[in-house]
Amino acid sequence: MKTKTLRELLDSKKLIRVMGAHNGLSAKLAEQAGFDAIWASGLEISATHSVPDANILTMTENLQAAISMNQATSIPIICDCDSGYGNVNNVIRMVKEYERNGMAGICIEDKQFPKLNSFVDGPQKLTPIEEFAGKIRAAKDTQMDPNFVVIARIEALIAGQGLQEALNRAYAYEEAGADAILIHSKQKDPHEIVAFVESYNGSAPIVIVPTTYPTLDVDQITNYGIQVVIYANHGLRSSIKAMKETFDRILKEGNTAGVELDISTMQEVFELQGMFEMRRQEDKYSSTL
Ligand code: SPV
Ligand code: MG
Repeated sequence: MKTKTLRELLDSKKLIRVMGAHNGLSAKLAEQAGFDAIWASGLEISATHSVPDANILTMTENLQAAISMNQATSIPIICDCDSGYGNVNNVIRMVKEYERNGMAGICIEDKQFPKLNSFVDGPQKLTPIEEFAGKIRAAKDTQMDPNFVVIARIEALIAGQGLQEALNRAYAYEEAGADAILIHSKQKDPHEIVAFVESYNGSAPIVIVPTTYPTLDVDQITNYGIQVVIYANHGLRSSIKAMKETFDRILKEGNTAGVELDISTMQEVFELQGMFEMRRQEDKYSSTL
């Protein structure tokens, strides 16, 4: 069970390295690279539908993408569930659906619905602490498998509310039963995150998403006692750049001979999509009459 794998990773106290993905293929590539788990990223899934990361897609659309990731991999999928798609009633149904479909865990953030991506300029409206703690309690009471992981994401620093507000929220969410606390920051260096981890006296594992402070490396992260690092969008961003370059070159060069040298081979595509495995199965089970 992937829930058990994720729970054991958390209990091991070792650093868990998580890669963002948006579909089965990107999740499989992350697994093959050696990541411990997949982040079914709301930003990535939205972007691949070419819509903003602002609760434009429904829960069902996000879940469908996560199901593709789950089916393509053998490592746990941690699902970015924004602010839970509404109030506690929505959170309850959401947990049932995500758990029933084999997800290892979910993460919900303490922003109002509809949420807005944390790095976009604009109002970042927080949910009152008690209301969000209720969502965490509802999620924990709803899950059937004790190993299913519920991560509470704090957006207080993103909303400019400061360290004390972030700490108050961390203690409230831990008390409500959160299995881990994701503390998010959009600063260009990790000072806010460092201040948080140095002040936090709770015992929930800490999760970070170092998108805007990319120089923080795994040794530093480990030394700060942070247990989970999510590289949330690097697969998406690398694929956009690669596709743009290839498309531009084909128009400019007038044929595809040049780009052939720089793109994946058809054999690699076949391998990734399980074509050779399918043919082996076909040979094994087809009639020889
Ligand atoms: C995501 O990957 O969708 C996240 C991380 O939630 S962030 O884009 O930093 O909000
Ligand atoms: Mg998100």
